[in-house]
Amino acid sequence: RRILLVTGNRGKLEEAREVLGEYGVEVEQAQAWKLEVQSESLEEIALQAARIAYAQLRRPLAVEDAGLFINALNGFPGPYSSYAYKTIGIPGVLRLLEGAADRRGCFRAAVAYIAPLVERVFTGEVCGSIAREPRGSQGFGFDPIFIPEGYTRTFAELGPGVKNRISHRARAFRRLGEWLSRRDPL
Ligand code: ITT
Ligand code: NA
Repeated sequence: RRILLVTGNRGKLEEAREVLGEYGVEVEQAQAWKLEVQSESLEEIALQAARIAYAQLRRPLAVEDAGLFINALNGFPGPYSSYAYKTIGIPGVLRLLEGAADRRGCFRAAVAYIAPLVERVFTGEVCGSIAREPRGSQGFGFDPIFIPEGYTRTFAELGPGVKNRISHRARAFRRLGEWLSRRDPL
């Protein structure tokens, strides 16, 4: 079995590949004209983007939208994480948290899957805290400042072995993998 993942993010692609591989699902990267609707809901953003991609590609596909929701910032950057990363970046986020007593936050992901006569959205979450300075060199995006609950090191220090067991993305794609294998057993 094979699905397309419409994304420009290599790190996301590799993590999705690793997780769906456990279910015998191959993931191919697809480029499609990608509209990002303005919404506070990751599910809504992923689903709308998947519908538009499906209209162009007409093959079973997934679109994932993810973000980092920080408590002290009322959930910012959340659905705007990609934009925040490119603009204020990690230093900007750390600056916003200067003096904050509560450094907790969660990564969330929504994976929208579309195939003939099917539309499904699967979600995943991992909570933890925001480090005081960036540490580690693995992963991507905000990984150098995210410390998952139960650990002292960041995702960028822990690496893909740990991240792919517990991350928001791993959880969402695992739900998709489970659903695909129930629906269409090998
Ligand atoms: P596509 O839309 O092309 O898939 P993107 O990078 O724009 O790629 P998102 O809109 O889902 O993807 O962006 C979410 C941003 O949140 C992403 O660019 C990272 O900065 C951050 N992010 C999401 N998941 C992350 C993770 O697992 N580790 C670190 N940062 C993450
Ligand atoms: Na997005």
